[in-house]
Amino acid sequence: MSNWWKERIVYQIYPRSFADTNGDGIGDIPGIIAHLDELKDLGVGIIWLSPVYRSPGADNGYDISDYRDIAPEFGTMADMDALIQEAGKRDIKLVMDLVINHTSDQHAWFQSSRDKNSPYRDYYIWRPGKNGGPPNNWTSFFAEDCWEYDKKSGEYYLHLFAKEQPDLNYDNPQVLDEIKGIMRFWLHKGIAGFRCDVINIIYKSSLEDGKKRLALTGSEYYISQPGTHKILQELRRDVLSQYDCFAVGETVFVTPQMGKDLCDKSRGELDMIFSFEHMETDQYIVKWFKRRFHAGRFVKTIAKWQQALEWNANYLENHDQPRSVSRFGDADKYWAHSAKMLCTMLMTLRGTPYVYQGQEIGMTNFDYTNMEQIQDVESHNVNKLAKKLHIPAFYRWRMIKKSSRDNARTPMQWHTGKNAGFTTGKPWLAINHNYTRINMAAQMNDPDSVRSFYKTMIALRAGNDVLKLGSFRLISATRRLFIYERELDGRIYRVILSFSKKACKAPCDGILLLSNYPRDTYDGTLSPYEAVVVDKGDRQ
Ligand code: ISL
Ligand code: CA
Repeated sequence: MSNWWKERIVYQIYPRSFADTNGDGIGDIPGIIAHLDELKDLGVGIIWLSPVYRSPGADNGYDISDYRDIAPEFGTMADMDALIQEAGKRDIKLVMDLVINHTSDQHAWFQSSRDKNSPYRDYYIWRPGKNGGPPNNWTSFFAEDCWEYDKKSGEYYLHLFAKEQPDLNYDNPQVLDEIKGIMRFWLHKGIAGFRCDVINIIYKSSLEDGKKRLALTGSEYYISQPGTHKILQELRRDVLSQYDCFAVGETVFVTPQMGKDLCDKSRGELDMIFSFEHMETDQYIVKWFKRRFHAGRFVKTIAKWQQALEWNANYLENHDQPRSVSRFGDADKYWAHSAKMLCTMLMTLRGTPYVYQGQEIGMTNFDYTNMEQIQDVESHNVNKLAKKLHIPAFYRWRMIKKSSRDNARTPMQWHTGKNAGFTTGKPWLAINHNYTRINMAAQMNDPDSVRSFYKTMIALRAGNDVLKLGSFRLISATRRLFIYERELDGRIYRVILSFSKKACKAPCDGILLLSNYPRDTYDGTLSPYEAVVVDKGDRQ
């Protein structure tokens, strides 16, 4: 089987915010089908679909109540089948989100497990309390306790995310059998793989008290444990290896060594992983404490992962992260240039590039002014916790405005019409007012737009083995410049990226392949946020 997932680029769709076709203000599957031609035109080869399964929506679909059904707000199973088919007609493969660390508390398994005598009791992690409190001192990802007391059972259940997301118990082999069944169900339908949600934390090797930490007390007992590796190997052997598909893992708090182990071919676990270290370079310990963006720290980290792993899942945005142009570029004066520079980086690093919806038109962070405009459960939990700690309202809002996941979740900006063309109804989350300036329609036919640049870069990568398969060599990573080379069979390309608002010098001989400024040759001086790729020819 060929490694087609190394050759194609992935486009992530967050269905709720993509395109609404029935006026309920929520994006849906028919909305995705309606835009497949635009994605094809962009050069997309794989779609990663954030969850569309049946879900009460406590965490926008990352709380699944039925893995074999579609949430009615997104459509029907017939719509889903049509999407797989329509995408297939355009040679676009579909990857589903596999959320198996937890289910929704509304899942039939969990509802039944609340009864101590139920055969499903052991599907989850139930424990009696200790000294009048929860079973241990762990804390959750979403700024809450991670044990919830259930009156009906008289015991607590573990939830590393929201309390509506109880963790599954992987000490019970039946749970893994269920997961295998779910994976086969979707692979049979013709999907091409999975993006595995928080996959490196699914196995908990102990439930004892953890070392006290500012965030995630207890995490030493669940991050990348041997039990998780065993599960992944079993899923590969029994399911994934039977299909022409791939698996990308979302892996939190991974080190390069853990990443290597998870992607080690001889162990056969995952094909690639999303790591987070580069996304953490503009924060202190947790994302709510932002520090100033420092390009040197950022690109050094990217280079470190390029060097450590044979193949990376490269990304600058997803549905959990603020928008890249607002965060790593300049959303004002150099909006288009910096968005194109970031695109150049994404498309010229070694690995599979992931583009998040809206990134290709340079969508920016939201322009909200208060908490009422926010929907995300994580933001609301953090606000509550910070309030308890007597952090003043203006400071809480400052934290949340910068880091809220809703920054990336504002609806797609399709055109200058009502609601940016996202819906004819009331959008579930407010649209950014800048849609009259930043939208798909305006950029589709403008050869100089951010989207046109994405299209050019995607096409360039698709037809170029040096960019797809060449090795990565770091030349320099500073607060102004990121310079690296890609080499295949002696052919060398040098990529020079400026993160500076000033002109910078970086001499290099060779033929200019492209720039995000209009120029025919490269004279060694970069304009603000300029990106150039120089073909240095064959190694002598
Ligand atoms: O969100 C993060 C950083 O901003 C990370 O802590 C991490 O990516 C995240 O909490 C794990 O994310 C995944 O699982 C969650 C879900 O809410 C996210 O949307 C999903 O991407 C629970 O399923
Ligand atoms: Ca809808």
